[in-house]
Amino acid sequence: MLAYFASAAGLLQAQKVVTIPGKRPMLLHNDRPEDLETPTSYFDTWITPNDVFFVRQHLPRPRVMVESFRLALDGRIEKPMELRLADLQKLPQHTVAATLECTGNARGLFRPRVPGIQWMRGAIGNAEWTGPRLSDVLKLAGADLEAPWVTINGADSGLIKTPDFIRSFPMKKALHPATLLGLKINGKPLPDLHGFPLRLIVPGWDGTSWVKWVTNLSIAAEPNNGFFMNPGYRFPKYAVTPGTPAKPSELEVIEGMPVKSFITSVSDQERIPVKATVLRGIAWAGEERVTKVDVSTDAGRTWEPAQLSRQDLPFAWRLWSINWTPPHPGYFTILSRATDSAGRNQPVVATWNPSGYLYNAIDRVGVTVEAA
Ligand SMILES: Nc1nc2c(c(=O)[nH]1)N[C@H]1C(S)=C(S)[C@@H](COP(=O)(O)O)O[C@H]1N2
Ligand SMILES: [Mo]
Repeated sequence: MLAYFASAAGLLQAQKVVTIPGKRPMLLHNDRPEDLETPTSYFDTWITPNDVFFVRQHLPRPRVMVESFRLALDGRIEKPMELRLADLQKLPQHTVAATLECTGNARGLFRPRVPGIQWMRGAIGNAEWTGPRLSDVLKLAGADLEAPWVTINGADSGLIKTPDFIRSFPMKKALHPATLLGLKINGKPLPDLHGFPLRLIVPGWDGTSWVKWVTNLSIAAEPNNGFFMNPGYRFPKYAVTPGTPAKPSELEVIEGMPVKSFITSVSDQERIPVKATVLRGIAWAGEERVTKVDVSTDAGRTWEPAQLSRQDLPFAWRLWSINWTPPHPGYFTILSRATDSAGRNQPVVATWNPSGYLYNAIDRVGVTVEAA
């Protein structure tokens, strides 16, 4: 269905829009299974509500039943074991605020274009996630905590064209106190679309590691070598010439996230009246904290610091805002640039890579300011 989507800012954009049960209107990239992008006009609250949270799934969505659900643990552990949902609910529950972002968010901004879902700015959301610590579950199972890898599989299974979605990540991150086996998002049980009943919460890391519908944890000496670890979700160690492939031997697994910001209160090519306004956006920095967002309304000639929302937590985004009164009608190029606690900031040009991952250039929208 091609429809006109009216953003909160009043812009009419030709976009495919869908409303599926449990969601407000979302931008559709695929159906069966649905890949849904959040319109940026919803990013005006620190917590992204469940009914506008973006959805990414590679395979038909599994339906997991509470009664038959088992989390199987195997590999380097004392003895293989299975946990029921109630066993996980009995463990101490922790809540962590964290931003979940698809590795390919804003892929649609890369030039030359790359194949894959052409996400713009909406494959991201910020939520409070609740569940037991992964480390508590590993200890309960008598896992060998010296083993270097944890491999994680969900109830979705491979098709002829798309292999099973399996990920591995280092024991060090598995044992981090913020790494959870999530049962809830924003205080509610995970919806089917977001991994009911159990998903991995890997604060500070890209969405690929946040495996949904988790049914198996395997403690291993080596990482899994399936498609979604190799060659999938890898980034060139050295930047490649845009438009050319990377050498497979020079691709590395993505761990963590760069610093990023987006402008969310106005859209590119929007028309706005010549009067005082508040420019708003979001900024996040993986395992670091956002310390500063600078905004330019004159294409980068001059910059001014934006105000940051009071929440200053690792793993969670910050909202930013800045007052702006356009001095006259005309076309304005607005930019936002975040800096983080490690001193990283956003480049003018994102590192082009064949799969279009980790886009993090200084954000840029052009607006036409119209005489009243
Ligand atoms: N089992 C399983 N888990 C998965 C995926 C998947 O296809 N299957 N997609 C991953 C990717 S690429 C992303 S970006 C996030 C998206 O989570 P969301 O749909 O809850 O927003 O889930 C991750 N977990
Ligand atoms: Mo993703």
